Amino acid sequence: MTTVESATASASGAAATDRFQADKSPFAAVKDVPKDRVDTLAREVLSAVHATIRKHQVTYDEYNALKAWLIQVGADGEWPLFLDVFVEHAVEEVATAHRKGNKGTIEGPYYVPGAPERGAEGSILERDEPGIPLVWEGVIRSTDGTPLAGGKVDVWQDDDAGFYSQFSEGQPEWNLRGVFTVGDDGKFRIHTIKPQPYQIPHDGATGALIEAAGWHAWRPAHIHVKVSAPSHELLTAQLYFPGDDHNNDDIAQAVKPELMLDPQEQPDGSILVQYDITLDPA
Ligand code: MBD
Ligand code: FE
Repeated sequence: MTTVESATASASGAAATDRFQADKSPFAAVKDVPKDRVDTLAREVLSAVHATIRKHQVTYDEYNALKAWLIQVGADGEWPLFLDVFVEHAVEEVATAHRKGNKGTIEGPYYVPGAPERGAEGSILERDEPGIPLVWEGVIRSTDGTPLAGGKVDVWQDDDAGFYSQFSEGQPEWNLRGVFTVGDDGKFRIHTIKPQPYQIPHDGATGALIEAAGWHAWRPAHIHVKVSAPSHELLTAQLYFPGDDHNNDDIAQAVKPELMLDPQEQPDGSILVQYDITLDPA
């Protein structure tokens, strides 16, 4: 951990909120969800809250602590962080249960569309980057085994100090982000560094909850990826490393055995991972 960087909850929270409002909220408004769905879902969530209050004899002090905390989540811009850490995994499970191809997992709050194109092989390092060099090679295929020409692998990850570019100070804008486009053989080769275990920002409201509940804020090291190809379903996934301290207690509950890499240490100390991607026809 040699880089000097920082990521306060309010700075990364504000950036994540801006990102969501630019990319996703224009395409999803509560008024566009069918009335009977809103009625059912809102009613059941509220009933679950009422049941918890009765079961545990919740006091006015506790109710006011909740109110103050909810206000603070918004003030810190942490709704994207909180929801992606504690809720998204269940949505992802429901959305992808039908798939025969690759398992996916949550996107999280730090994807930025429009990363630089890096060919079928290239590096996502935009500076002299501390860390263990890592090469990920793989093939994008359809469920019938055909390589998917024109497929894209859009990757993002944290640096050796555990920070994401554009959500912390001090990294080049597109550091550790990039889009790889494959040819007829479906092959890509990504040059990067091994990511670090990631502690979600914990000086804001999400951190206050984690602290108050006696939880921890860690996610295991991971490489995020979105893989797409013509006429196929978009896959959003993360890849993990065996032996990480937090593979079994990820705060975001986003680890799946199918997403575990098999890193091969090379004579020069670098790491090679081979991991192919299979996409479902749309
Ligand atoms: C991350 O890097 C992440 O992957 C998730 C899911 C939540 C917060 C930060
Ligand atoms: Fe992440």
